[in-house]
Amino acid sequence: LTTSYANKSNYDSGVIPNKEMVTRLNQSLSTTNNWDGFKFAPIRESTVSRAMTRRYFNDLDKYAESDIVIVGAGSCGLSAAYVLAASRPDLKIAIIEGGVAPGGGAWLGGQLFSAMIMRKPAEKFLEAIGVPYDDEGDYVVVKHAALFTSTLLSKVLAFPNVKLFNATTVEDLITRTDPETKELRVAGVVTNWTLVSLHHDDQSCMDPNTINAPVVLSTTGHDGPFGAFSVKRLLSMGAIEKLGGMRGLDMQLAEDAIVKQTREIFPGMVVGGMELSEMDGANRMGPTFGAMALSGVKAAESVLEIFDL
Ligand code: AHZ
Repeated sequence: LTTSYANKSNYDSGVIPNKEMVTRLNQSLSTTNNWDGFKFAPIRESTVSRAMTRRYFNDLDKYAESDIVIVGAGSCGLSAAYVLAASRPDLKIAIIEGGVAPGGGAWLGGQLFSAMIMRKPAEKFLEAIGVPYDDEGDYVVVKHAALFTSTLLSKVLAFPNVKLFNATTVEDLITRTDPETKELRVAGVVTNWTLVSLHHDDQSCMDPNTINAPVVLSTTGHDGPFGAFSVKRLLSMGAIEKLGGMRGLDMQLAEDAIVKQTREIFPGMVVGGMELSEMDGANRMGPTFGAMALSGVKAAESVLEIFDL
């Protein structure tokens, strides 16, 4: 069943690295069978410290005014980031992820199993990002969910107009009332280190930081310790009347519904992925991931529509 992954074209295209690539690496390190004289270039500790912190603080400064903030780096948020960053290199995109490890629920296929299932036509997204799969007819299989997530993540992080702030939680939304229309809009996010967010009950006076942005894309997943953050906040501030509450599992219904319902749910805020199931009362789909990738593609489109208004 898994032979199609190792087909000739995956070797030819470099998706599966070949022996010549490793030989070139060894030659460039001049280490082939000779590690005795090995030495790294010199370093001083403060150089390392400055190299990290200067870049981080420059990024905090640069992205304090972002064009798009994506909340949550799960499969939907990362898919949206890929499309947005590729189609609009002129826009500054900040991704805020509460966890240390971006990827959300997409490091495993389902339960603790490795393979990731995507129903067609989501294989088009895999082809776009260069993830090989086995074709099983109506669905495709990526041999390990981590292959999908790590490939997508590596592409997203390589875009010069994207900054991922991980271990950082969105604690609140910035809102603005338009003086003329009196319309309330989401206008950015309020952030804190996740480790700080987890300690508001036992420490005092730990105020947050902020990022202004005309559009926020929220993809914080279904309800849980952090999940469905933005729609729950819209409810608690009285900006929406009620949440639908995620329904039971029905793969067939759930995946179409999540993609179709991906939209701007509140002025300035697009929602994608499983957060929508809490908003609209959609079913969950469990271990199939096509809807997350394609909800991300549609969310990117909705975000860009707001920009092009
Ligand atoms: O850490 C969260 C995860 O990586 C992050 N997140 C949530 N709240 C946040 C906040 N600030 C910053 N306030 C926050 N980050 O959002 C990410 C959500 O990823 P996910 O994989 O849970 O959501 P998704 O909608 O991209 O994919 C969901 C996939 C499915 S379907 C399903 C089911 O039907 O049972 N279960 C999952 C996990």
